[in-house]
Amino acid sequence: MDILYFSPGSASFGVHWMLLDAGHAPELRRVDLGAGQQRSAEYLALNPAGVVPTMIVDGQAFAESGALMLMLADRYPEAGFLPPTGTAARGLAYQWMLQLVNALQPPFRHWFYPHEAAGESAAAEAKQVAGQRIGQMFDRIDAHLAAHGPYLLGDRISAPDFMLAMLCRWSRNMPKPATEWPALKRFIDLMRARPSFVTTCDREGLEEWRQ
Ligand SMILES: N[C@@H](CCC(=O)N[C@@H](CS)C(=O)NCC(=O)O)C(=O)O
Repeated sequence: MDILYFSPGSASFGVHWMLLDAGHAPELRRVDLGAGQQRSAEYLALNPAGVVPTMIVDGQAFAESGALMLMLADRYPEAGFLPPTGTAARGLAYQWMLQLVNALQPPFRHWFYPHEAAGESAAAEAKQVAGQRIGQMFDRIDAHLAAHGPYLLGDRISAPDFMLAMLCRWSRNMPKPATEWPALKRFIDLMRARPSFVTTCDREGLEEWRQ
């Protein structure tokens, strides 16, 4: 059984969710981010970046939520998380995963950790810019989903959809959450309707954003 080091609702959420969706519940080990457990020597030995998630497979530690999601698609092909190797659709799945990880996840990091960009004195400005970048990405993704949805690859779900839904969830307390973009809202409702989403929330003790 895989072991997942997690913190409720954090970047580990999508990995946990995909595992459950594929029918492979991991053993969960909670990392108390507030208490700084991610910076303990024991945890840094598993994940030198000091962040969650970390997934242990056959005794080996793996990190980076987007990479873990792609890895799960490889490990559980029967779940159909990626189109067949070598197809254009698979290329688009990689494109979306990397775009989400490179262009949408970082501004969320700056929204939640605004001092990291340029220190405490510039935290308010950093947060404002991060909010704008997130809104611009939601504009672009909403237009794509409106034209080509309901999922990122059209009518089939794939790994980057789990990443997108996780990131949308992070916006729930922002001035303009993802649910205010119509095509994103339709996508989010489809993703939240999956029984695996409810189970993930139950296992992580999350009440917000269930519908
Ligand atoms: N790119 C990494 C980002 C991981 C990340 O930033 N995780 C946050 C929680 S969402 C974390 O562990 N924060 C604790 C810290 O930075 O001290 C991934 O997707 O795995």
